[in-house]
Amino acid sequence: MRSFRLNPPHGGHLCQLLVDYRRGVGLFKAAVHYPSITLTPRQLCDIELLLSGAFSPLTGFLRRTDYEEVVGSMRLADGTLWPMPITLDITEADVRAIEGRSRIALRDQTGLLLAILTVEDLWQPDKTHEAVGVFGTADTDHPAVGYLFNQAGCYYVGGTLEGVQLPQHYDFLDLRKTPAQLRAHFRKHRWERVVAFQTRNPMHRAHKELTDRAARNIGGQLLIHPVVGMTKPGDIDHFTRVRSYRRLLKYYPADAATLSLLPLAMRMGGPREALWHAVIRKNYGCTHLVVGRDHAGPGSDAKGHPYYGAYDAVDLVTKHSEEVGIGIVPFRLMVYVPAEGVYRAADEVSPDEETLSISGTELRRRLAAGEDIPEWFSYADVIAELRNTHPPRSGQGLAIFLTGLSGSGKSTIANALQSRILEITTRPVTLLDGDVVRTHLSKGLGFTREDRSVNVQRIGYVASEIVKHRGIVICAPIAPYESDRAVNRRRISRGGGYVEVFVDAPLEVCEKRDVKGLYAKARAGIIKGFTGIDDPYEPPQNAEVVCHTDGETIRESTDKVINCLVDLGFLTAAYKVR
Ligand code: PPS
Repeated sequence: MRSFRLNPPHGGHLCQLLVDYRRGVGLFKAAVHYPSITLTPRQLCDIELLLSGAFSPLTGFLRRTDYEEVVGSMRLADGTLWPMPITLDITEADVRAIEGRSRIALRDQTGLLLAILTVEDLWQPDKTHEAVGVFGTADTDHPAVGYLFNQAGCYYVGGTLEGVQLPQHYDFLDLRKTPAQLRAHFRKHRWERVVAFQTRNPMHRAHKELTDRAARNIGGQLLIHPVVGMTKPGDIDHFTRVRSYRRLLKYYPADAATLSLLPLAMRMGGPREALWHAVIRKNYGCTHLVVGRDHAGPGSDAKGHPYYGAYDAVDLVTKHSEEVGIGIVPFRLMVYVPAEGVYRAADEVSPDEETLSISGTELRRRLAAGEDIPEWFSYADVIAELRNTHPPRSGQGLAIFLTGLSGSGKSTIANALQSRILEITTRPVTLLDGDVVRTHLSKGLGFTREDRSVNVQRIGYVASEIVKHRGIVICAPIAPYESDRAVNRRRISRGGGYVEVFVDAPLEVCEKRDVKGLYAKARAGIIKGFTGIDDPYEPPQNAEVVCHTDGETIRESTDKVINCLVDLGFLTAAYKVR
């Protein structure tokens, strides 16, 4: 393994782009006359790392020549290695607003001035060329490619930045060290050789063992440097992770490890991203980085083919490690050997020895089921942190979303379900019935396609908040469109459970019931755009439960839902109806 001391940083020096106080006041006053751009969450992460010097030698968002070189050859126009295009994407409306202006104020969502950009280039990128060049694919299932095509604006504006202030944070302030602060920390503690550990996941005993070894191997200390900017959708939130890293830190010997947070927006760009991580860690003053199998990989495409080879990242960083000035420590898969009660590297264990490990998927399953997680796998206080925000299914929030034609029996089942859940659990239950919602939350909305979408998605939004707060909500609108139901399913599932119930009664049956006399009016043309008559209803294709109210009793329909909740773990097995 090659070793590196704290050489001059990558690019010669740290490009700290924050101006001094006097200049900052001047810029603040001048900015009133400049057009403003409000930065997106990803751009906020990028600008923070630009201003703090973590992206040295960059002095701003890439100009066109630099961008083209980076996409094509991983280098800036002057030949410096830089693997990831850091661009400021803007919309056509932004382009009109900044037309002919040489300076732009960059602000956060609250209007806070962060920096002034001196415009040097404005162009329309070839996104396919960028996607293929940087990520090796134009497949929008790749998170960064999806972002590029579906979220990023169609123009890039490049130029130098003068930073007024870093983006505001209010959490874990003691752990958000800039490159200059971390370097000072290393100098103060005489840490000459520091290996960084990059992670977007909770860390357990295997990670502890692996990072201990990494630090021992280089004869130095460890920087736990988790990403807290943007990671892969579905990852555990950074609040939970950071609390759990703090717990873990206590298990390292004194003065052997430190924790600092990296506000990076990951692209999940595999090999290029790994190299980018190495450059960034070099800027933070590290001499080594742990790089592993499939580092920063986005997983596989829709056909199950991985986007990158398992060792592409290791190979690329190894190839350039000398040029970057950072050593690489291979990530070794650690397994528990129960006979000895210790962790060993998987490649050191003979095939006939019994080994244990728990995958991330299995860990999530055990958390959701409230099952035991053994001490050999993780520390009890680390697991307790995860359990605090990841309760078992029976303690999670839940939305039961009934959909069906008018008169299909949604409200009746919804009411019956509410009573049954209140009978068997002590949890509060909110009912958002279609008709009732239209008297307050959606008052004033009609029945056009747009109004129905707004109505159904409003219900979904409120339900998602209830679920996030671990409540139970039963929704019962017609919700005729699959696209709205899909939006709700995604939104609600982020914070807990979503169970869709298709209340399926044939139109003739609903029409015959005609409790409110609305079908008769619709047939007579008095009501226009009535669902099922002259407005569509798209039957759900993936509902968790289907109730046929023309052939089963209300009790049978609610039993079906209750049993589904038991099967999915939202209610304990004792409530199963046989
Ligand atoms: S939607 O499509 O989900 O926004 O509809 P929803 O909010 O559930 O409202 C449906 C209730 O409004 C009454 N109503 C109509 N329904 C469908 N189409 C038209 N044009 C219409 N006009 C009024 C009807 O009573 C529905 O109540 P339910 O309980 O479904 O019978």
